[in-house]
Amino acid sequence: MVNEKNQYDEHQIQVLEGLEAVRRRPGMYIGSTGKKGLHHLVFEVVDNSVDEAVAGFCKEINVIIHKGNSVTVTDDGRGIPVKIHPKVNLPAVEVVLTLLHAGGKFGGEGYKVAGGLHGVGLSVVNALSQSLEVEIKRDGGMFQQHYERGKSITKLEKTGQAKESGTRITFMPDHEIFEEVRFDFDYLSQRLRELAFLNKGLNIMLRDERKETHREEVYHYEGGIKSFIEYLNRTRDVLHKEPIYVNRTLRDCQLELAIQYQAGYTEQLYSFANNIHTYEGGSHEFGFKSSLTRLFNDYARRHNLLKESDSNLSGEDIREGITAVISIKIREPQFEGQTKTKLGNPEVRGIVDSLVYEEMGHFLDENPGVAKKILEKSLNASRAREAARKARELTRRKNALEISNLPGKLADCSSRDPSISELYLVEGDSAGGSAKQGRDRRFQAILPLRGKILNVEKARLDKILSNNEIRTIITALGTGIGEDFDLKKARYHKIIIMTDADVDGSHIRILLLTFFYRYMKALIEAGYVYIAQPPLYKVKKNKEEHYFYSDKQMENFYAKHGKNGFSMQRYKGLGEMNPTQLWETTMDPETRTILQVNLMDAIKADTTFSILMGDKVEPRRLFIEEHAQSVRNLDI
Ligand code: 0RA
Repeated sequence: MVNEKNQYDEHQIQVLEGLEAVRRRPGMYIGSTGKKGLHHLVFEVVDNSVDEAVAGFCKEINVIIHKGNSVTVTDDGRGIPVKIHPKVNLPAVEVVLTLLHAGGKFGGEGYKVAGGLHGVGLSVVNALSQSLEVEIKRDGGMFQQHYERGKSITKLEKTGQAKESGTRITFMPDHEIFEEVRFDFDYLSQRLRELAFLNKGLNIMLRDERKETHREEVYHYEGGIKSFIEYLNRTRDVLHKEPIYVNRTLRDCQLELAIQYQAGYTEQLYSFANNIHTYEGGSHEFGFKSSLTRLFNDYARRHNLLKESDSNLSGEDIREGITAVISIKIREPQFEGQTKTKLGNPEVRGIVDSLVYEEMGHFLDENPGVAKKILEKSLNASRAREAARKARELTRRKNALEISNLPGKLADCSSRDPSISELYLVEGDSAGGSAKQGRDRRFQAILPLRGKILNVEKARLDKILSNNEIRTIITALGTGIGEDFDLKKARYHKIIIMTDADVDGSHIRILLLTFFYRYMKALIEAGYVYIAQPPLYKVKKNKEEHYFYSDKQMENFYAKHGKNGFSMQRYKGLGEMNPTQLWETTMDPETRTILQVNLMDAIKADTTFSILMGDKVEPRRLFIEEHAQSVRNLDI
């Protein structure tokens, strides 16, 4: 038998080795040491507080970004236990903060986020923080302990009495680990708002104290994911005022579902399991989709909306215009897939299927008017799908290498290796001409686009495919579209949108992005879509020439060199540059900057598009006013 002292020593050695491993290979635990990994630290702590809320013990979570970018997360949960843990002879809180994988609750009771995507545990946050302070109110007392780089610097101390309970954790991410320690309010706010939607009634406050005037937002939704749907559809015309809402538990699986159909044509389905956004879907989404398809087809047949000779409506037809959030909570979620955001648990499929069939069935029976509207829309979608299939034949290419099929306007590159080939989508024939002359034709292809392309938010696929500009783009890309889309067939791995730095240019850029987002999302996800950054100014003195891409850059230059003798030219359009200038400033891979378009958050991108392109005028006016200064770098 080992005595207590030895056990303690062994534990300490284990702990130090464990946390050292985290510091040596942080990416293994938090994905990256960039922006995402840094913010992950906050989410890790918050997830623990949310678990307390899910268990019914916490009503309020406060997140504060301090000057210097340390962060405090406070909650009014039960408080991390402080009693001595008999096995290791240390306060439980010290075990939670220092032992790898001891992040979960000891009991294994309840639904937890921990164990999911973020479930690396508080010890990882501790290991990657240059300092961490924990304060606990529990068992009538107030306790405090201090850590540096994962090691306890003080013993857990009782500092006073307390009637309430709760946990406060303040940490300073380690500069030795992270590329940059600076928190992004909007990045944090998106996830915190999402958590508030997913946990109805929970109060989450986010405050930024880094500037003189503090910024503060509170997220609290009594309607839960029903409010989420209203938020997502706030810019859209809806088919029925009240979202359909389901909240039921079957065999330890809690299902919350909110659905609202809107007049547009896109499907927005967001699924969550234990508060984690399951981007890759999984068994809960399968259950939902198959149940919905069966239910609406059964209903349509019962009410003679489909005749015996008609074939069934497809799932896509039935989900046209749907905005849906499905959130489930289960005891032991299994996350699979490339990004661990696909729910595995096979039993969930059947549970969700039968709950949806039953509950949605009641809804349709009680709301025949809504049911009819949705089905009419689905029937229209079905007809349009058939028309689109025919139109699509026109854009289908026999063989990606068959040049004769390529649109005449395309000045293709000589390379047939997609990984080095670039396609420039250029606004206007004149800039297109300069780009053709200025390019490196070995790997750069140019496709000039004339006028505005179709607003794809307002059109169905069949109409979209009848638009020449769009067909040309699809053919040039080689990927096909809709059901035929195949990323592997992309003829270029860089698709670079090059438009003027004015309002028309930004409009065309957003139309193109909308199109890619709606119909070729995988292209964006693969990181193939870019935005060219032409200069805004040229400053000249004799033979000396400088290009500037922002006002700030130019101001800095003048501040350093004075204004004497320099003449300044402001570029309004790409057409004002000759082919050489266009190459040097915007197209030469050695010197250019291009912005990669990423889908940081599908929700955010989708909302921006619909605000800009949708039917409602007021949100669009507000958005444009707000972003008037920054159209150039409009961040989708
Ligand atoms: C371990 C066990 C229990 C709660 C917690 C940890 C806990 C962790 C964090 C992190 C931030 N806030 C937190 N609140 C609680 C269960 C305690 C019990 O059974 O009373």
